[in-house]
Amino acid sequence: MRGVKCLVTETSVLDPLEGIRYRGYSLPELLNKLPKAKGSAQPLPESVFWLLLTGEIPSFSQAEALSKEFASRADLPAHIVQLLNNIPADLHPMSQLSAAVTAMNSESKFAKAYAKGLKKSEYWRYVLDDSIDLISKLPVAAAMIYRNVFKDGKIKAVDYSEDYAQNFASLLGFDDPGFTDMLRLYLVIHADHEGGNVSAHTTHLVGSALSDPYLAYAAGLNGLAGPLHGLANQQVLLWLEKFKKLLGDSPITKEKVSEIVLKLLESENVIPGYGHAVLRRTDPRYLCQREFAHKHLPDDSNFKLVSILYEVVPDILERQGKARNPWPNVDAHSGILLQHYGLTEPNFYTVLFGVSRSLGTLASLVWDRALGLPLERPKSLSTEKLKYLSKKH
Ligand code: NMX
Ligand code: MLT
Repeated sequence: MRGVKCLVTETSVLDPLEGIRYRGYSLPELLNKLPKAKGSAQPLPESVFWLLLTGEIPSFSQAEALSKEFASRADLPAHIVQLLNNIPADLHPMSQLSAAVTAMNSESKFAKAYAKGLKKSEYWRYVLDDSIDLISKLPVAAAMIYRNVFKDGKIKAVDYSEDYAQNFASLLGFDDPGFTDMLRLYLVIHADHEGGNVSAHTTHLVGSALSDPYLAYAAGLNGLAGPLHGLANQQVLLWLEKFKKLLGDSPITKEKVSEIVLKLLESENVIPGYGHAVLRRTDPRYLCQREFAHKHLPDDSNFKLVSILYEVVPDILERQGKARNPWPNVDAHSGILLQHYGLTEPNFYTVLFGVSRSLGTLASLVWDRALGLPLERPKSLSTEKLKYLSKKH
C-alpha cells in the first residue's frame, strides 16, 4: 500500500525528503522551541505529548504540570508488579512489556464506562484519561523489566517533583545527567512518525474496534517488536558486533569497511538501520543523534564506526540496486548513544522506543475517538477473484 493515501492522522506528517513534522514543526524546530528540562539543553518529552494532542507548544509551566500529572499516575497495579516479577527473565523484554500493557487493561476507564453504556461523543474523554494513565505507567513497567532481567531486580520510587525522563532514567538506575539528556532526545524523536508505520497503524486499527488504549497500544508494541520496524535498533547493535568480529585488528579504512559490509550482505537479508518505506534521504532523527554525538561523544569508537558506515553503506546499497532508500534511519544511530552512557543491553533498546512511541500513537487514538472515526475494515480479494476481475477488464 506504499503511497496509497487512506488514513487520517492529525499528530504528524512525514515528507520523504524533509522527514517528520510534529504538528507542522520539523525536529530541529522542535528541539529549539519546546520547553527544556531545568538545566538541560534537551526538551521535555511530555511537551511532545501536549503538542501532538493540542497542536500547541506548551509553556514550561504547562509541561511541568504534565510532568506532575504523569508522576502522580505512575504506580503499577499490584497484579502487574506480580506479573513482571514472575515472567521468565529470558522472555524478550518487548514481549514482557506487551504482556504487562495488555494486562493493565484491568484499569481501563474507557472499557468500564463502555460496558455501562457510554455515548459516542464521550469516548474520547475516557480514551484520553486511559492514555495519560498508560503513558505514566510505561517507564515504571519498562524499568522493572530492565532491573529484573539485567540488574538486581530492585527499583527506585518515582519522584513526584521530577520530570518524565528524569524519573525514567533513575528508575532504570542511571544517575548521569548526560544519560538523562540523551534519553530526553531519544523520547522526543521517536514519539511519532505519522499514521502508516506499523506501530501507529496497528494501534489505530485495534483501537477502531473500540479495544481500550491498553489493548490497542499492546498491539502496536507487538508490531514495533518486528525486526523491520522498532527491533531494528537491537539488530543494528548485533550487526555492529558481527562487523567488529570480522574487522578484528585490521585498520578501519573505507576499503576494509566496504569489504566487510558486502560480506555481511551475503549472509543477512538487510543492513539494519538503513532504508525506509517513506523517507528518501538521511532520516533527520539520525542527524539529530549524530549532532548530539558530535557534541557529547566525538571520540567514541562506536560513533567513529557508525560515521564511517554512513560514508560507505549508501553507495553499496545503491550499487546493489534493490533498496529504494539507501540512507540511514533513526535506528542506525540510537544504540551507540545508549552504549556510550552504559545501557549496553541491545535487547532492551526497543522497549525504550516503545515508551516513546506511546506519546504519538495514544495522542492519535484520542483524536480517532474525538473525530468518531469508524471501524477500519478494508476489503480483500482472493487471487482467483483478482484474476477473474483482471480478465474481465
Ligand atoms: N539492506 C538490504 N536490502 C534492503 C535494505 C537494507 N537496509 N532496505 C531495503 N532492502 C531491500 C528490501 O529487502 C527489498 O528486497 P526484496 O525485493 O529482495 O524483498 C528491496 O530492497 C526493496 O525494499 P524497499 O522498497 O526499499 O523497502 P521497504 O519499503 O519494503 O522496507 C524497510 C523498508 C525499512 C523495512 C527496509 O528498508 C529494511 O528492511 N531496512 C532494514 C531494517 C530497518 O532498518 N528497519 C527500521 C525502519 C525504521 N524503524 O524504526 O521502523
Ligand atoms: C517509524 O518511526 O515508525 C519508522 O521510521 C517506520 C516508518 O515510518 O514506517
